[in-house]
Amino acid sequence: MKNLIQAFLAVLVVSIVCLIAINRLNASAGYSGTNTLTVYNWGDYIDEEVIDQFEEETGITVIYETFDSNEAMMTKIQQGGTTYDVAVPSEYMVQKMMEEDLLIELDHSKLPNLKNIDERFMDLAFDPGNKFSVPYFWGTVGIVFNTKMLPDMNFKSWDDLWDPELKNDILLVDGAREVIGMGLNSLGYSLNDTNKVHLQEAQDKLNTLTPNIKAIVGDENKLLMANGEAPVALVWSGDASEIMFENEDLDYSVPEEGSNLWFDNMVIPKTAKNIDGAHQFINFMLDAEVAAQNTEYVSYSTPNKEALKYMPEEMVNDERFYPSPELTDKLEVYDNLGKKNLAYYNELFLEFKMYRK
Ligand code: SPD
Repeated sequence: MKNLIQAFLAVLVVSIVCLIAINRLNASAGYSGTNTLTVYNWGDYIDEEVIDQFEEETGITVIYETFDSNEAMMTKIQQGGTTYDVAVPSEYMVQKMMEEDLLIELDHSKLPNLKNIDERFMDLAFDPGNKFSVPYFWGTVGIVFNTKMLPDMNFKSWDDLWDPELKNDILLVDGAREVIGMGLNSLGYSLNDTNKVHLQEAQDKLNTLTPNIKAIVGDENKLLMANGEAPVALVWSGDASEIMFENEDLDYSVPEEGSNLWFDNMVIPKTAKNIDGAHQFINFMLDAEVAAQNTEYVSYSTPNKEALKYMPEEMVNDERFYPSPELTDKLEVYDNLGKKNLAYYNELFLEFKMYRK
């Protein structure tokens, strides 16, 4: 009898070890099953404690990967090597992914927390009826600047960036649409302009900004600005909001000529392996208290109106990061310009980066 129990225990231990090993192997290969969920998000865009809470609540292990541009995310999903269950593209990329049949239609009956999202952020033009996407964060593109280092500047105009006083001072976000868009806006053109003459003019104007550019960077911009190592940067609003809590000399401006209003969204790619888990994750992130905790950590603007009730007033009432509809109505949302035009934007941006060297 003793031998039988020992043999049984040995088989049990070996089986558990094998199960753990298989789970780990699957996880590292990016294969989700019912017990794992692969989430693909922007860098610095979630409170990891929230992921832990989701894992505890559901027993699902999250494999979390990050990207730094919509284009990089799209390429990885199209290549199909890793299968992602949830991804977080911006609006124009949601539209492109829908057109290329890369997304699963969401089952709203599994997303009861969708009721927490402010109507203002639902049913937007890029995804009528939110058939394929659910809002995650939103914001603007603007200029964060150090009021002590640059006491005479207010950056009400994009052209302020061309001030010769700003030699080697400016950090630019590493995004083709943001940088080419800034060139277009500064010339009075639309952020969705596809006229090649206008785009060339924008690139020519950006080339003249070269002496003032310190670096074109990703999330490092926050550290450099927070530490006072650079006095001005072109950023997504949420990055400004985060570092303004760390350095009270910083301010944020959206230039008057116009700028971009953007929306990042949770979607389920067609290649997802754990569709039920993906809905559970999206619904969890839409919970008011979870969204509030995540927003306080990430500092970007939440579209979750119920979450606002759990957040500090100074955050929610800051018009720079929660601008009114009257203000946002004046801003432009990126359109999906189509493969050729998007490739042209990327080409111009690459050439501009090369021009600096
Ligand atoms: N570090 C998180 C960055 C998220 C930025 N998303 C904004 C995209 C606007 N097109």
